[in-house]
Amino acid sequence: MLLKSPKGWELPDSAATPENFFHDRRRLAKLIAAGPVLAAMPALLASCEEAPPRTAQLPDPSASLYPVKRNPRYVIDRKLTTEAMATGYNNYYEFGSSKNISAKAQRLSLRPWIVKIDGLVEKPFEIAIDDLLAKMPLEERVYRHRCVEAWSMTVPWSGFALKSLVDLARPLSKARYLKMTSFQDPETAPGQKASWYPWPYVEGLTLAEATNELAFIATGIYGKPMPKQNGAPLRLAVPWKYGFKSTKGIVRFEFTDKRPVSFWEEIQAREYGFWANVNPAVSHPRWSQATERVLGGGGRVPTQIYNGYGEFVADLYDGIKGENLFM
Ligand SMILES: Nc1nc2c(c(=O)[nH]1)N[C@H]1C(S)=C(S)[C@@H](COP(=O)(O)O)O[C@H]1N2
Ligand SMILES: [Mo]
Repeated sequence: MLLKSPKGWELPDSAATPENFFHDRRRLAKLIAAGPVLAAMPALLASCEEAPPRTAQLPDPSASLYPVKRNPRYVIDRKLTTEAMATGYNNYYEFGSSKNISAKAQRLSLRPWIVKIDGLVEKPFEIAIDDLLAKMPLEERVYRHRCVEAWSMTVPWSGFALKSLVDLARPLSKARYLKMTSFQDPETAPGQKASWYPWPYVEGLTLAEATNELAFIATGIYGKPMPKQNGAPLRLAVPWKYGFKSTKGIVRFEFTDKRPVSFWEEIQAREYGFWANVNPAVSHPRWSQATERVLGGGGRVPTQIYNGYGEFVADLYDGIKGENLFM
């Protein structure tokens, strides 16, 4: 299977970063030679090679929840991406900067997984993932997924409307944004040893976006629990935005009145902004967004404004001035 993309598409995200993990490991080698941090090294090196710890291999207790009923409202005129492709070609920098991180991601342990809901809410609380899943109305939605790197897939997500979680959280009227934070555990996720990245991965939406009917928290894919490499146990799916907004491995939902600075925005705001709505007419500073490569041999097709979801979301942006809504 041809997973290697042409040079121009070769991970623009990583091109925005000063180094890569290869360099990181070379630097480690130097550090080891230097001696002073020897104590930290065995675990660090082991994290790159070893089999997942036993806790990471337990069967997923949410397996019996799936498959869930497909919501027919979200129709797609494209073929589904194969499961093998969608679960084998991933962006998840916590586990490395290549697309081939699925084996490394198996180290992640999904239980216990405690989700914190706090900030500007009536009463902050924590909830265990299985209790949260029991409270949320699960359904399946087929969405397009468009990475800022100009590849795309079509995926059947299972999960729940983000609005259901917002309702559960009962935000105060002064809450304007929802900030989502991913797990942080460098022992499990070797990418997080790369200190030039602003870990943990953070993303944000306005509350209007978060309560738009399309905003979805995916907990499964292809009628099964979410694989670790795709962002288990909770990952966002906001299909009208570039894929980097759809953060994985979420542990915290924080309601705030300040616009969150997201992970990629912090690294390179000129290239990865807060809004990041898909628009074929607005190029990335280093490549065109006019077309996209459909993964799995679908060729190149024209990209659509809001990734084809304008009827649901375009009015969210009426009256917003002086902002780059498409970067
Ligand atoms: N925590 C976290 N979430 C993340 C990323 C990441 O590196 N870390 N990558 C993003 C990017 S760039 C994309 S395109 C999608 C990829 O999702 P997929 O691997 O399920 O296709 O996840 C997004 N969510
Ligand atoms: Mo992406």
